[in-house]
Amino acid sequence: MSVRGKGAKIMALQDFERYPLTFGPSPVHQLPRLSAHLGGASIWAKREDCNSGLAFGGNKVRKLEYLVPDALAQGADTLVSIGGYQSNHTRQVAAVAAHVGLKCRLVQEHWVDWDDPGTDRVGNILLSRIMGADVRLDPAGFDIGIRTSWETALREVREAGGTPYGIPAGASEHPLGGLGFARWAYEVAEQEKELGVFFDTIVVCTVTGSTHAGMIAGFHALREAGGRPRRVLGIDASATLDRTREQVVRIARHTADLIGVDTPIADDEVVVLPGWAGQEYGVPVDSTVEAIRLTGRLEGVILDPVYEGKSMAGLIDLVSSGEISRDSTVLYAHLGGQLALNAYPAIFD
Ligand code: 1AC
Repeated sequence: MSVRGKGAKIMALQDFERYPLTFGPSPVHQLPRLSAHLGGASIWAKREDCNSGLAFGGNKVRKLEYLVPDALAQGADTLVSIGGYQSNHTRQVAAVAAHVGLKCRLVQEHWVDWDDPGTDRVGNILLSRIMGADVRLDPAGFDIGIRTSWETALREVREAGGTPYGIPAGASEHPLGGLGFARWAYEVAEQEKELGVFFDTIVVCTVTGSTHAGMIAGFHALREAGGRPRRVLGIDASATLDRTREQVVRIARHTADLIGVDTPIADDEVVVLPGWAGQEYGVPVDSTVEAIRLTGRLEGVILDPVYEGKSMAGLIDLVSSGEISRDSTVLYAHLGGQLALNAYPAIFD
């Protein structure tokens, strides 16, 4: 893709160094029984939950493909990141650190008021410990922005003689955090050619924003290059809608600028839909649990109570209400949150 650059330099996505951490393009497949159950649309899934051999993969591995070269170029010896106790992101940072031979320091905040036993011991956090990360619990609550606990961790690594490389929550506030999913958009376009299909609607869960924002930037670039228009529907799972939307807009515009698109991202390209997050991040509501059960029962596909259960609940309602039309071809982005299920056994008792 040919694009205008920053300043005098012509930049395109392929000009950014990428450290491959995935198996290759993530699988895309139909969800025929779910589609039939809803009476259309034609629903497909793109599976970031099986995109890599690193600790079960997930959406953050794609983002880290662009951060690792930067970390190595800076001579970092420790990746420092942050999330909730059951953060998928921190588990993927721990896996990538182990894979490339770096240390890993993780701040795990008490983002979710959920009292199933083991929430600070099972699932994602267990794997991070197994992979050798220095995991520190912190009582602070949910917040998608830059955290003082994380800044403290960076300082402590420095004071101990290390060279930290900071990765904010979800890699979202990192300057390169949107590139992985800009590339995802290009990958979708290639897979569409192979499959002879066009996804007019993409459905994706959004919280810290860079997965969704990267897609918006990537699809915008494709459209500039002559591609067909499509909708990217972000389903809010943060329950702090305005902050998430602001973050998505900002990261989408920044990423678009990085990959050198010519035209601005319009306000209406950023769609963050409320309605399925419930009152609090990380706490499932009835529609979340129903979506997890339905997708499991009809497709054998496992979703989680924090992200995919909520975005699938959105997809189901939007198709059922006709807001996504029955003749649409929908691509559901499965971001790979299932390991958190281990911390929520009570919802399926
Ligand atoms: C919130 C970034 C987020 C995680 O897994 O920690 N998705």
